[in-house]
Amino acid sequence: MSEMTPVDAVIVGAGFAGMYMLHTLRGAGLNAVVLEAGDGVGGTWYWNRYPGARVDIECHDYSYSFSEDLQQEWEWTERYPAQPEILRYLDHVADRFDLRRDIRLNTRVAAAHYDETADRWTVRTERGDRYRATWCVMATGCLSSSQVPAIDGLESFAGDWHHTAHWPAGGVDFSGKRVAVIGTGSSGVQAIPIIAEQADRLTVFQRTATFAVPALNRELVPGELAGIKERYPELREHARYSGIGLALARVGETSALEVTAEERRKVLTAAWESGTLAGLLLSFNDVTTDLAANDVVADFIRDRIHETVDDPETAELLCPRDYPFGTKRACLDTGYYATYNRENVHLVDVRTNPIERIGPGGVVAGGTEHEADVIVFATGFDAMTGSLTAIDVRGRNGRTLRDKWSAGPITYLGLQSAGFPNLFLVAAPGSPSVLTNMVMSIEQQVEWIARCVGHARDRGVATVEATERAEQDWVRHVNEVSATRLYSAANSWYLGANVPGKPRVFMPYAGGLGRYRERCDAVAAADYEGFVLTAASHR
Ligand code: NA7
Repeated sequence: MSEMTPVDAVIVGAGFAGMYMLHTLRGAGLNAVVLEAGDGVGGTWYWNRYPGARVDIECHDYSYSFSEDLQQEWEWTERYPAQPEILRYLDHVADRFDLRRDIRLNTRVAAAHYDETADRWTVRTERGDRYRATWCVMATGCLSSSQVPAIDGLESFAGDWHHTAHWPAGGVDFSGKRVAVIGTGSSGVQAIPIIAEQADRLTVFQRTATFAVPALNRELVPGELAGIKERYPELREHARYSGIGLALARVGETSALEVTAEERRKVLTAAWESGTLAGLLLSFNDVTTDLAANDVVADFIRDRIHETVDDPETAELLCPRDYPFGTKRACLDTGYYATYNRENVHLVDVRTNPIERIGPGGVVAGGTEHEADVIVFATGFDAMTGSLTAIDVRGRNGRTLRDKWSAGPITYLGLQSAGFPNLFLVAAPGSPSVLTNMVMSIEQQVEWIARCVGHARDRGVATVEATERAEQDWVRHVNEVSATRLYSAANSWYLGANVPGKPRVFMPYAGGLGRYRERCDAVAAADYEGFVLTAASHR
């Protein structure tokens, strides 16, 4: 058996969360190591290299705020940077803060077991290396466990196939090829226009139509963000206490149902032309809570789809009609709807023409074979829980996290699960994470965890563990808050609906980042209410 490497903390994952966790734990005087499956840092932004991959939150928000020097010195080149630029930024962060010496690449974690007799975690990698740590932080990402649907015959396919989240580093040349894309979420919506330009023929298989808002992405002229950078202290502070963690977004003051048709149109047109996801979501104060108000926005988008797409039947197929706007992750559109006006692009609705199988020559749906040389699965992820349950995590009495979460994830504040002392989670179920600007949410949680661990060290505390009572109350609260929104009206990955057999539980906390931050701070101020802190000398 290999030797154990003793450390204060093991952090799993070197994306936005894991890298900042390393930086903050070091700052608190801990010796920490990051274990990362990829052969580079970046997490989500390391893996998702499909054509068109880019962030859909503006760069001045989708960036770390913890270092004034970093946010002043880094120059973004586009309003919505593409994957390579975000990866360059994260590489820069790794160098700038000297993180690499404590990051082990090509190191996938297989298991994390808690040893109750010693109050230590043993973290084992797939290679068999073992680390022994007081603290373990899972910074494993919300969208890391990709899903390729179990379609009969995939192994017989004569061409190449790729999942958007495992894209070949050298790219894929679609020229002269017949391509099938399955899936029309954010990844599909971003990749489809680019593949359509290169491919000979593109067939898109759509199960659920998507709401997409124009990105209006563009290059930034040097110095364009100077005004924002000057106001960063004030803007970031606003973002930290806002609902979705954005500096400039403001919730509309009126109901969509209280204004005249003319006023509605004015507000919605301005939101549409803002080229942001938040614009329409926040255009009126009841878009996320009132079905009739939501429908006003949804109708506005459907009208734009019909204006853009020439063929009325295709346009109608592309119109989401069966769930409210914003209850599945909306997308930013760079030529997505317009792509369906191309001669070489064909849309197949798999609700009326279900995919039956994949044969050597292509995808068979509704009795028709759609010939393909390449299949692209833009079919998403076992979101939020998949990367955690993929690891053999065992807490007290050898109980696995998988078992504990078999009917749905249970956490206190999304930060811990009872029975797993000193194991912290970042952007997990029960946290605002995917409903907010991820970077800002990650910073909030990472800073809270580092403070908690620092506090434990200063006070001679050996273990920090959520109580069952606290997590039950929190899960109830998370459910109550989501019930006040329209989320349950959609089959989304927010509630696990995209993974066959996954329990349907609305996972993220919908109460907003600001409220969540205040709650976490209040818990810490009340001597970590809801957690049991056990002194080191308890034995
Ligand atoms: P998403 O948003 O989960 O999209 C996956 C898409 O694939 C979605 O349209 C799914 O339809 C479709 N899908 C999944 N399985 C199938 C099968 N079996 N047959 C046909 N279609 C299928 O993942 P993305 O990678 O696009 O985006 C993930 C997040 O990244 C996104 O939300 C942003 O936060 C950034 P469905 O809607 O489930 O009916």
